[in-house]
Amino acid sequence: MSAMRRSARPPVPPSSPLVALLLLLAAAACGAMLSPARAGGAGGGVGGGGGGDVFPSLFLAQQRPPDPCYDDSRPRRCVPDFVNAAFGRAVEASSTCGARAAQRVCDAGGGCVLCDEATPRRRHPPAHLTDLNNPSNVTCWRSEPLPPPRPGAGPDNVTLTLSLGKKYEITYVSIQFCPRSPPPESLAIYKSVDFGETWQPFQFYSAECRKVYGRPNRASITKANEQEALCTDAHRLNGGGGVGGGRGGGGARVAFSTLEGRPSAADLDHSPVLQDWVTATDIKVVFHRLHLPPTFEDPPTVLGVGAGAGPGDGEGGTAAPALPVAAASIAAAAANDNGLPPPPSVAPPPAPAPPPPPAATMSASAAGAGLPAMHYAVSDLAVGGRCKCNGHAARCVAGANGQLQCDCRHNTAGRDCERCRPFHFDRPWGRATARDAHECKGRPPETPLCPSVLI
Ligand SMILES: [Ca+2]
Repeated sequence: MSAMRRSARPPVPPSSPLVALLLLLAAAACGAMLSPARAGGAGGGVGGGGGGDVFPSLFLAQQRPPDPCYDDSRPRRCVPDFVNAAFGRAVEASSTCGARAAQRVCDAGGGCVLCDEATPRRRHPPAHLTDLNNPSNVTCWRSEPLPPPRPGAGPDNVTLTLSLGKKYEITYVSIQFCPRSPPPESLAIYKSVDFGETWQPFQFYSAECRKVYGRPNRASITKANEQEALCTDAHRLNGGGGVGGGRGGGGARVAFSTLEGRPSAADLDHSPVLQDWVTATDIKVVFHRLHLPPTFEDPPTVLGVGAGAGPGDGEGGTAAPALPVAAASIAAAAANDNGLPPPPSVAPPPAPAPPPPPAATMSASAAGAGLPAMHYAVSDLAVGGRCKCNGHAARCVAGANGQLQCDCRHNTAGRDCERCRPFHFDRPWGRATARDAHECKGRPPETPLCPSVLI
């Protein structure tokens, strides 16, 4: 009897299911105030975790693979895998062949293709830009037919816009053209770090950098201008300047390497300028002109259009000043940096596809001057990089609202692990480096219900 009385009071046999349940509930209540990082939970990011991560951590800790963000219990820098951030993502194209009605377009070799959204094998939608890039089954996005090059013609301004859904640190942007489709005469790559609200130039390619973009060809990069978009004509030369112009296995490829030639590239850890430079949430590619007009030696007023001009605009000279194509948008971006209201021309021209001139829409022979109905054709748009987590997460996961976010460690929080968790402000937040993981430190308030206290 006395033994039974004693058994009704503490200490309670650890094997009692009721007590074990009570302890677990207490652990959950206490654990909600502990660091998920320390508990091994997966909810370190904004909106993540809570007490729900404690149960797996209690029972599955020994079954978890090693956490790349910790060396035993010591924090260390960790980064998500390198990926093609564009793969499978939707691309918005300002012009797509056959989207509204059957259209015929031709390549430089004279071969022609009939596009028709209503016929599966004749579709050439933007989804073909980011599908599996299989050399034995090349799929292409194709623009609508372009007006034939001629003196006084404005830029073509066909735009591809890709949202990555989150900040990434971009290593390269690659554009592979379809077989027999040469790279355009002029194209620009822009990036946004605020989900498309504003844009800044990333790289220009042109056979006439000065005339089209107002920039010198192949300018040198120093520490003073590391965060500046450059212009090069290398895309017109086979295999030059990091631009693949070869045709082996497919069309030509333009590949922009974000850090190539930039002096601080080898020390990215300690270069906030370059860390910002490689960061993007969205990428925009603007094909400004497929061909040089036959008499391009004419004054560049033919390209003197505002950045808001769409395809077919710029017919002859307009009242706009004779700025190069991108100069207006660059100037506008600079004005925005100064705190002025962003003018509409901050963004590269979105260029919604207006009805093209009748002469250019119907057939190869109808394009005028005996020229085929040329167009832009791209088989693959790839963006190589890592989900940006500032060295505090080894992966990105879908969080609340399905948004991609870092799975933060080191007591950090935020979609990019860009701040310390509450109660962990004993040292300032910092980006993790190879030498210092910059773990946020602190201690949440103790709770009297912790199992360690009860036991
Ligand atoms: Ca493809």
